[in-house]
Amino acid sequence: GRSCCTRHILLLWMLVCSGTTQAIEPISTTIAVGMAAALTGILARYQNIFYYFHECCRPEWISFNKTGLRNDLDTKLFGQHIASRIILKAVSGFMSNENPKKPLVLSLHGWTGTGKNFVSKLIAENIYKEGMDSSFVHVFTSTLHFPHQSQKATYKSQLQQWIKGNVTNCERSMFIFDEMDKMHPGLIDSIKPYLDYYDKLDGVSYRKSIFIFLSNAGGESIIQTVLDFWKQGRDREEIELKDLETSLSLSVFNNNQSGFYRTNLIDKNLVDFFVPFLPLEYRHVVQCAMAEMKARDIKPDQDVADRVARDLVYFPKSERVFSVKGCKTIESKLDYYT
Ligand SMILES: *[C@@H]1O[C@H](CO)[C@@H](O)[C@H](O)[C@H]1NC(C)=O
Ligand SMILES: *[C@@H]1O[C@H](CO)[C@@H](O)[C@H](O)[C@H]1NC(C)=O
Ligand SMILES: CC(=O)N[C@H]1CO[C@H](CO)[C@@H](O)[C@@H]1O
Repeated sequence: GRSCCTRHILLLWMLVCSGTTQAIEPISTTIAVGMAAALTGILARYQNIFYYFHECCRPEWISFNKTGLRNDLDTKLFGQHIASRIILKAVSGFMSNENPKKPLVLSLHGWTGTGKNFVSKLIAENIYKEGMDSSFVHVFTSTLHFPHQSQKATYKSQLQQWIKGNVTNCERSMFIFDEMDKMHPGLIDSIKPYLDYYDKLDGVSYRKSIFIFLSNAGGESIIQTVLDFWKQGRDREEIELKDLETSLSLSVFNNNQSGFYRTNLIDKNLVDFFVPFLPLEYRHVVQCAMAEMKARDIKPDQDVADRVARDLVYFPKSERVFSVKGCKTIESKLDYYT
């Protein structure tokens, strides 16, 4: 029958996607052995085809392309010299380490539309063949997955189970937590053990996973720093991480509206990198528009890009330096102008 067939396929999947040996346990060993024997012949013949069509937790599907990531950061991300540098270094270092001591934990901060989601996507695309569609990439959005304050206890255990289950399936899993500033303070502490320097927890090792937190928290302090540079007539490329890092982690930690509020993740130094995303200026919006036209196979037109950029709102009111929505609305604006 249908369910029997489904079970065969499931077993086949488990055997072929080896490395997930624990997954076999629920099935009686005798059956598994018998079926394995019967399937060996088939497998030997079709293994490669199977890998090819079915995403597995294997190097055929998961391998880091450093050139690809560097290329993408250089040509598709604009105005983020600090973020670009940290991300490349952090991800390359982590992925080339066969035996990391803890999972990679990145916290991306900045105003809306500055590229935090976009960078997460670039990282996923250069590690997983299926990119964001990979079954090993998991996105949690606070307002969607954890909307009710009253259910915090349920969310806590659910989140732990999900992550444990997902990492059991594949140790090279990636977790993206969007809208961290809307997460109930305390919830994120439930996953703290997974981010720490443990060899294994209940037989599961989390050391090869990647956790990425996205939030607007700290955005104001970043903007203030960039604006100060601008007012002094200094090049924004002169801004260094150290100009931002301290005020950033402090303002995130002490903001009682933030999912990071007084979290152990920060005072225990479990976040490896705080990555600031700078507010975008007119010229960056133009670059975004040009890149978007290129991505759509339209001939990039400077004139159109200028019109799109002029149409956006800039702040602060008096100087009008930074785009309020960054590059966020470029896509829909382009539809209008082309
Ligand atoms: C890595 O990325 C580069 C640049 O995008 C691409 O040309 C190359 O084919 C990729 N390598 C692999 C193994 O996918
Ligand atoms: C958050 O902090 C602000 C200023 O420090 C304070 O006025 C407010 O009452 C606090 N809110 C909560 C929920 O603690
Ligand atoms: C096996 C397991 O627990 N998988 C979970 C992985 O995470 C997603 C949420 O992104 C859950 O829906 C799955 O149940």
